[in-house]
Amino acid sequence: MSLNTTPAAERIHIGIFGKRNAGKSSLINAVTSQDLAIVSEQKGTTTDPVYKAMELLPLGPVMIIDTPGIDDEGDLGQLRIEKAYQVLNKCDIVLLVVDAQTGITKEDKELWAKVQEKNLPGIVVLNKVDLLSEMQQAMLTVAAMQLTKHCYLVSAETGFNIKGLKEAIAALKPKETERQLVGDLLHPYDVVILVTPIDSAAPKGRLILPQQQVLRNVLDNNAIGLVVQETELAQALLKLVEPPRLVVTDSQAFAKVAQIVPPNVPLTSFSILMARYKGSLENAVRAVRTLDTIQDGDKILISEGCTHHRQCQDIGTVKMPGWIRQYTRAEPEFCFTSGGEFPADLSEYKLVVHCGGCMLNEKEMLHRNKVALAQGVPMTNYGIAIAYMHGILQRTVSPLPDIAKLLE
Ligand SMILES: Nc1nc2c(ncn2[C@@H]2O[C@H](COP(=O)(O)OP(=O)(O)OP(=O)(O)O)[C@@H](O)[C@H]2O)c(=O)[nH]1
Ligand code: SF4
Ligand SMILES: [Mg+2]
Repeated sequence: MSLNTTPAAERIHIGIFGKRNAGKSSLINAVTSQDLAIVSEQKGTTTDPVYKAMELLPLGPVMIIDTPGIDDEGDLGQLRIEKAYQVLNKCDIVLLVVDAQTGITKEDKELWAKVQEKNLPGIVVLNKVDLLSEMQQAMLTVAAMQLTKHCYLVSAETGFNIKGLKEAIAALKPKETERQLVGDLLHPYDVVILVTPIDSAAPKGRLILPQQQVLRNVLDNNAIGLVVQETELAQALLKLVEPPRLVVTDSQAFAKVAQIVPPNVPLTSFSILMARYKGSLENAVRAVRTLDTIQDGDKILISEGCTHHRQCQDIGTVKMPGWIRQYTRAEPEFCFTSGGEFPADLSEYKLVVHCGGCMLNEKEMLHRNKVALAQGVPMTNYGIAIAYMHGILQRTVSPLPDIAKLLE
């Protein structure tokens, strides 16, 4: 994705579900007026969720997710169905595509029940109406109305009603989150220093996403952003006529930065701000003390939001287990997941340590927190765990009074 496009996690996620051959992939092509998805009369053409970032007018930047059929068969089919259902956890809007010829089936009803349980806005799309008589169309509409009043007759093949469907999707646009990364902590003209170490882990020629997003949010709020490496931080502080309003650092440089920044200057980290933005900070802070109870053999799940690890490299697999062993003086058993995978059953774990989740949208992050909360398994994150184990958590959440209170 180019640097000029909206980050994936900030896009409205629209999941397309339905039985095999219902016309899910055809519908995506019709709605986007592009040949993006592979279409065939062979059942089960789409075998893995496929993500397409695009501008969908009149909605704006979206992530459209094509999914495998929810009626797939056999062991492999079952796995594919599970993958399709996992996609529901990150959807802001759901389209259930029904093959008008077969009508609404048990599988469609099951999926829709899940959509309603999750309180997700959605539309039942009755596709292939070009193959139905007017009488049949009327009967199908009556049946679909039993599920929801948001149902539309369309034809992905002829384009019938596709424009109307797009407008109906746009009408379901979720309210934008009122949360800000950092803007609510700032006044216009406040100076914020962002500390971004440029080490071998830093991507060539650019800043990583959380750093870009925080800087952008500083600018959006008419504050002043000053970006430095930790090696230039002391000089930067000296050059300012008054102390900065806030210093935000990469968590890995916490210890060093905390020594340089005077105690009266509020200090926090990108990952703490990111967790707050995604709604999972409070949980993470409450959970972190579980580290004090870890014993030999306890299972700890380390979960990362993406599989390419470009930004996180070996934090999850090497550094985090090392820090935890050192801090707890115990030999816990570490388990790992990454990407879309997140276990539905966490009961065997004493603690979950999640990454910052910069590639996951708010819905998915909240879902993971909900799973952990519901099962009573504490879930913290990298930034909070690192700060806690280095004894500086109190300080790094002090700019956030509600969170700091949790540690009193
Ligand atoms: N007549 C008609 N055929 C359609 C329509 N939409 C899709 N089809 C046909 O239905 C078949 C299945 O379409 P796909 O888009 O591949 O269906 P899918 O739901 O993505 O199927 P899987 O990926 O196998 O789960 C293809 O042969 C399409 O040409 C429509 O509106 N009318
Ligand atoms: S914070 Fe998580 S989602 Fe973001 S790059 Fe690291 S592993 Fe991937
Ligand atoms: Mg398909």
